Amino acid sequence: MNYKNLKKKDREVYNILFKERKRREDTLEMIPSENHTSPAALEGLATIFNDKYSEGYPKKRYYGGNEFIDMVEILCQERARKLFNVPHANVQPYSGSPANHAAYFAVLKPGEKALGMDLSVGGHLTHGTSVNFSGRYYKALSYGVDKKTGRVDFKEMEKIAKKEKPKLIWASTSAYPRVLEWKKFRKVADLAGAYLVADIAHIAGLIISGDHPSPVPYAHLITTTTHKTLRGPRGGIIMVTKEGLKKDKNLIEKVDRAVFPGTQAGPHEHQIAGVAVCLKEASGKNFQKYGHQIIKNSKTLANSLVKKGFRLVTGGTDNHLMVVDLRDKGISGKDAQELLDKAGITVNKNTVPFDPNPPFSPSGIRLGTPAVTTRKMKEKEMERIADFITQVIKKRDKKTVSEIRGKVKNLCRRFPIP
Ligand code: DSN
Repeated sequence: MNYKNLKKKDREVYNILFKERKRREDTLEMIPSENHTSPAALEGLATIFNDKYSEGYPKKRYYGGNEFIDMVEILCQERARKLFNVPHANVQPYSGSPANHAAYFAVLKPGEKALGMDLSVGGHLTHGTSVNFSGRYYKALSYGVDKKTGRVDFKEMEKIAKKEKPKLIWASTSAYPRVLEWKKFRKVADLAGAYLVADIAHIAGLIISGDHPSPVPYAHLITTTTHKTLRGPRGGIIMVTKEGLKKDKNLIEKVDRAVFPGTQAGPHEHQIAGVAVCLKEASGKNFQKYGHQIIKNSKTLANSLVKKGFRLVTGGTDNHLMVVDLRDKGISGKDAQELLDKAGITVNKNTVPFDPNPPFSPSGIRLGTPAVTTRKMKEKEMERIADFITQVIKKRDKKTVSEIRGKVKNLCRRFPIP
């Protein structure tokens, strides 16, 4: 996109946009929930579909003039169903949090119990945090990870599930570096008679590429975002599986009514068009290679960091991300994030399990490889990045940070954003 109209009509926004573009070109994006969306998907997003109101669903809208909007939404639904192998996909959620909101709304009444992973050990805000709607309007229960291994504590989960009988259980994380064992989650859900909801926001792309097992045989509902490993425009999807229909034959209707009119009004059809493009891209052979490379890169980065003396939560990674525990390095996650930012490496501060420090200044950082893999970086580059991170965190002086900044820029120029 050349933005010639924007340049002419609004120089201020145009200038900020180009600053952001330059920042991205010259820095390594290592936040695991971010990626570089393809130009085709961005073109799908920046369309006149933006202008249309289409409350309702295809063929059942509250506004006229929706014949082409219907076509694009139906196409997106079909692609989502086929790609994830589910009987129903609602593509209207604005993002992951609204998709999760709809999951609650579909199967719980206010005040009923839901069990999710604690935010501080790798869960998500919408899985029952007290400051979020999920903790305020539902009775939120939480499970954690094992103190020794850092892995999901299924025994604790089972105990809570048996005692409290939550009606919904989340199998989902946003800072967990290991494979999610869907079968074990389902076993616990069955003990409580609960709906099992898999939030695959982080790993959706890896599921499609075959690099993470699919929750389809076990979960009743699946929610996801579309912009992390899936690499599309920002958006959300909520899906009903065959297992879901076996448990509750009205689940499709409940989900659709939960999205509209339950928790949202007019869908963002331009976003749906962009997501349709990304789903097409994700169904191609190249996307499988992309997923495989994300994992190779992640494991190489994790191993290199471990070799350089960093402690990783759970000792390593199976997926696209890792959490570095900095407690033995005498630096907070916040300071490490700021230093790395200066060196051109974008990460986010993150709590580690059983963190003695508060979330705004936690003891760890979270790193991931989806965006650098989109730039076609491979194992060799991951070893270099591990070296950059090590030097910045160990030396922490201005000279080192500026030297690494230069090296990061050179590396980025060799691997332009597609
Ligand atoms: N904010 C996302 C993440 O960074 O994981 C989750 O919503």
